[in-house]
Amino acid sequence: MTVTESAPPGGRQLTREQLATLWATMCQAEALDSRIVNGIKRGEFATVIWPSRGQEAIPAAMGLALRPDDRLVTTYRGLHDHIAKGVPVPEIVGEVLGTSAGACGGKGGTMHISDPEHGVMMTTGIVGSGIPVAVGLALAARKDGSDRVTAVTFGDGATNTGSFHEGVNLAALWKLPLVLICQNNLYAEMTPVEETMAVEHVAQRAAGVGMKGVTVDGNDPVATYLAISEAVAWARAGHGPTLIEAVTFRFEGHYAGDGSSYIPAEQMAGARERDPMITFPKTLLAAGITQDQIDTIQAQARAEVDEGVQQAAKAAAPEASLIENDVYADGLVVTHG
Ligand SMILES: Cc1ncc(C[n+]2csc(CCOP(=O)(O)OP(=O)(O)O)c2C)c(N)n1
Ligand SMILES: [Mg+2]
Repeated sequence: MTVTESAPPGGRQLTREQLATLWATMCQAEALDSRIVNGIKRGEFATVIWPSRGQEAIPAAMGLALRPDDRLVTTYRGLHDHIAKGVPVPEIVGEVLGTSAGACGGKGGTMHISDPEHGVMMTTGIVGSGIPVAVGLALAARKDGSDRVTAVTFGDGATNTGSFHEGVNLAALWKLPLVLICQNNLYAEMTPVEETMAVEHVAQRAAGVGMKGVTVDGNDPVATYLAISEAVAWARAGHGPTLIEAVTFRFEGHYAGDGSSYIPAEQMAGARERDPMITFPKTLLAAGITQDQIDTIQAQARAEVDEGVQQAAKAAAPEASLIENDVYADGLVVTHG
């Protein structure tokens, strides 16, 4: 697949501070993913994650484009999105490891992390199901009279579900303040995107419901930031939703340790050349950020992640007595029998 259209507005430059922020978020996401995947591989952690290694540019761009009070709905492959939205590392890892340090007290697991304080309203393992929920959150923002924007992230495979098609139709019809970010990593589990879609680009699907659609190089954090920030401004101004397709790749398999034998070697090699963790530092250097600064930001991210993982790992398991907490809304009276 080739990226035919790149991000909108030409000529906009990011400040060095913004570029450094993008890099810092990418480093945190990469460090978190690698730390957990390596821990699983060497038997340190008995858990499961759906790695996002390779996809770091997209959440970094999203994090920079959104306001802290903007909302997010993400997926099982969303630990990088949580990082970008500001969820503290121990709260993410506590869920992955099932300890009381987690954002949901360790009862959610990797697939069900929510942290409303940081705007993370839902993480879902049901492919496509986040989209209608995000449509509802965007409608709620309008009804509340708030200028809050809702972002929803999902994969290429999710755009083949009924939830996606129904959701985008309503969002376009009602011009909701929603930004739909498809992290197109070219595979749905072990199936390549060409075997599931007759259109070349996910973004083409937007035209069918009267929505703006943009395809962007999801390995380029600057292009992705420009596309997302334009969509956010458009949504916040009341003009409606945008479907952004950020084309990327994942290096660690559908789940940590699946072996990736279904990915042709040449495709993997080509993707590795576009690895944003390798290419973006060249942009940073060209913008006047020194190699020393680049390395320091990465080292800080790794140290912060290591510390957060340790904190989460040593926390106690959730109390059995809390098992029914957070199942029902506060104040709801449940009668049995
Ligand atoms: C409704 C539903 N159907 C099938 C599955 C099984 N499943 C889990 S992940 C996945 C692939 C989704 O691919 P994509 O949307 O591209 O996201 P990615 O995993 O690549 O990020 C499938 C089919 C599911 N979880 N939910
Ligand atoms: Mg995919």
